[in-house]
Amino acid sequence: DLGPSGKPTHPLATAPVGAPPHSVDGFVKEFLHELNTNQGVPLSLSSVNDQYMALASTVRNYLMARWLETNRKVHENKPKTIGYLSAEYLLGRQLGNALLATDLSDIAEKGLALCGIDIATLRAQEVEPGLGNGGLGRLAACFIDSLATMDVPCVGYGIRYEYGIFRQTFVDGRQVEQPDTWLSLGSPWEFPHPEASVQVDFGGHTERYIGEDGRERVRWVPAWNVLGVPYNYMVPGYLNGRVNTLRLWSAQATKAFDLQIFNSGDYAQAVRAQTFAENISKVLYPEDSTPQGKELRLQQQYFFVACSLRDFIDHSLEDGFDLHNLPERVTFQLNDTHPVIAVPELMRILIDEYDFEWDEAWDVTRRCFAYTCHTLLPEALEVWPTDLLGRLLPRHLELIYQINDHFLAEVREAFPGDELRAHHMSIISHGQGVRMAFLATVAGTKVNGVAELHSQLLRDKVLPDFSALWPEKFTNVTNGVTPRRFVRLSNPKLSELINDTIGNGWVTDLERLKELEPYADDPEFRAQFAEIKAWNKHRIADLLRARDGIDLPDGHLVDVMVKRLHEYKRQSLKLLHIVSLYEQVLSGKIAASEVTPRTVVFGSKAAPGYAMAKETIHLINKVAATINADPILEGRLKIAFPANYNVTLAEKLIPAADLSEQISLAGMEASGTGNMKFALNGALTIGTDDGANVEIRKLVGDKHFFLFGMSEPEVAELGAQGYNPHSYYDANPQLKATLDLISSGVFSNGDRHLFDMVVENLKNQDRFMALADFDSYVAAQAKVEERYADQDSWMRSAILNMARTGYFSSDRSMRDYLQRIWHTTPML
Ligand code: F55
Repeated sequence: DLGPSGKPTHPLATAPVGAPPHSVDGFVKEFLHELNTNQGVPLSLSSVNDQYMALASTVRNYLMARWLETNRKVHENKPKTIGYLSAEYLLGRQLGNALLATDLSDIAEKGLALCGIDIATLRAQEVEPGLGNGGLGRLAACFIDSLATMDVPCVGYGIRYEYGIFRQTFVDGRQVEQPDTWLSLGSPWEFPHPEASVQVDFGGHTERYIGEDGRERVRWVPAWNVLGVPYNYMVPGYLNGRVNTLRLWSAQATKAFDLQIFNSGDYAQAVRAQTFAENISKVLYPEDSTPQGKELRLQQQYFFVACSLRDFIDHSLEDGFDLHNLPERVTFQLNDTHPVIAVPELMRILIDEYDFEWDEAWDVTRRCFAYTCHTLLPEALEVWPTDLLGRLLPRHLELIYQINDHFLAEVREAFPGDELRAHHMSIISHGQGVRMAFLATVAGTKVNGVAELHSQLLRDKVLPDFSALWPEKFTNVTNGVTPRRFVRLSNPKLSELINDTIGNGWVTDLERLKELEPYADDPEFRAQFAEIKAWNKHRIADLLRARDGIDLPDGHLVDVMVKRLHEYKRQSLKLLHIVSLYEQVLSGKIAASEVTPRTVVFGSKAAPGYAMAKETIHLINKVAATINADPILEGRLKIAFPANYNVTLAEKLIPAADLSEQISLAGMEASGTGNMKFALNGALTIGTDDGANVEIRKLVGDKHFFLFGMSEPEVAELGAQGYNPHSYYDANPQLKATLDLISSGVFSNGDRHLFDMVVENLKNQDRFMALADFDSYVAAQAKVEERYADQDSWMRSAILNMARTGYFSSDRSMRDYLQRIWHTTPML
């Protein structure tokens, strides 16, 4: 019996797989079954890991029927799909989200309790997949969650790094990196499909030959290749029956490759070759702002992009699609420039493999891609040296030159005689290499920034010539965060209060939090809200005590700065504020009793090669050790710096915050997304007019946001005048006393030079103008203290922050992408 695809069918083969029964008894049966058949142990002999694995596969089984059904519908209806191309996905733990998506949390908790198991212990067993650095990777994870929840067909494509972002430890206050062995106990969430592996070629040279039709053609003769093995992950929508797919590629040596060497008799060399191939997906590069121009990184980028395009195109062809219509089938969204090598790759496939003419191929390619930029820092823009690119991907370099020739012809036509402009806009910059952001801009149907201010600066400052040529290409989509993970799961008590007050529709329609606004004036509601904040503080205090031996005193203002460590984010400015408070108490300018009881929590990883960032971590830890131990402060000022800040810790920390620190130099933070998570969990923001802070402040209102610092135009002007940080040091006695205290040795056992790198940099370079904003920041912090003293008024503002920031749901971001960029509506 043959089905339409020529494959044998059986009536039962296409029948929907029934989900297991939704009852406590049914769940226990399934759980014990998984424990016995998957882990091979009885309950009495099972380890915590056995139990976690069995629980995960039990929950997974509930999702499986929906996954099969989603894939069946996609196969049948062939809807337009979003191919999200991202080198990073910072997913966080999966179990809680899967339980939420299947509505199994209560059943599982009760069922496990019947087996004598505390579900919290099993949750804690999960190692989060840290396959990203920070904001960009977490954004990708929020976006695929929203698309699944909104019933939009999407495949997320990326790399299955064997080692994700490093595990941070502190040794004598200094960051020491440990490998992240997230796979060592096995992952129950992945489905390897070695049979669907894809070959990826590298190196070699190109040849010209005459095809059967008499046209000149190009053949790439690669020197070596590897296999990409797909690992599928479920991306469940929230209670909607949809499960999309995240497909991460793992590199393996190809058979032909090692057979050749094995046959030559050099066994050791053959094994080394295998290692060489597998290195490609071995480790995530831990730089979050200064890309490493390393060959292995380019290999990673081409590797996952080549696998993903091959995969998508093969499936489209199987479905009977004509590649001329590919743009109706898919938009590939480029998450920053990391996957931009996909542009010449698609050109190569269409021209060299499917005989497209240049113009036809370019027309299809252009309409298939859209590009999101996540930065403004010049050093973050990827440029690949032409010799490196040509060595690794000779055919792609040729195609990039050709794309550039066609593009520059277009520029010359639009601006006749303006050779200087053509020179500025060239994708190939002489002396540097291939500017990937330019290539993405030329190829993309749309180019977007990630917050209003960022999109405007992208048009005006980073790509002004491009926006002059193609104004309609540029658009904004302000970032968002998923309310499932960052409110519903991370803040269960607050979720319950919201549910009791306005129902549970907000989880998929976050603007409905607006309905909470009137309750800001309800003393009863305020009291409940305050109680929940206190409960969240106790929860994180318990965790930090157990995890790090950190003491978080009761009744403190919890002031949180969590994000990657970078000079532009200005952790050093936060530190100057703390040291300034300490200095004032030490010198008797203020009494300890005048200091608002406050714990400042830092969470931050530094790129391993970023010396200034690592020194700043060292300094924070040393200041923390001194201040935390000094009785002069009467316990009113504490610094907590738990190591290894990650998504799991964020979920516990953010709901406990009173104050959210978003203090980047204006014009530097593209958007920020932590800022949104804090506001949604009822923290007030102290922040500059930067990134999405601008939009947060507009929505919550000036009275409920502590604005400080120069605006972006003021920053630009000060820069143009010539910024001299030393003049601020000289003119401001408190700033001078603060920096001098760091140099006095009180934080470094009398060593006056230990922190020279940080202090001298601030005094003499201060690229991100921390000293210029110091006064304004300290003044804003004084306002914070004043407001915090009036708890009623503070809680009112906190509630309004939550009620007015529903706009920052990633569901809304996805609607904006659908309307402005993908031009498709949600369909099954
Ligand atoms: C990672 C690798 C390289 Cl080579 C360069 C940058 C990164 C990276 O992680 N960037 C990043 O996280 N950018 C951030 O993206 C967020 C999401 O759009 C923004 O909110 C944030 O402002 C931006 O810094």
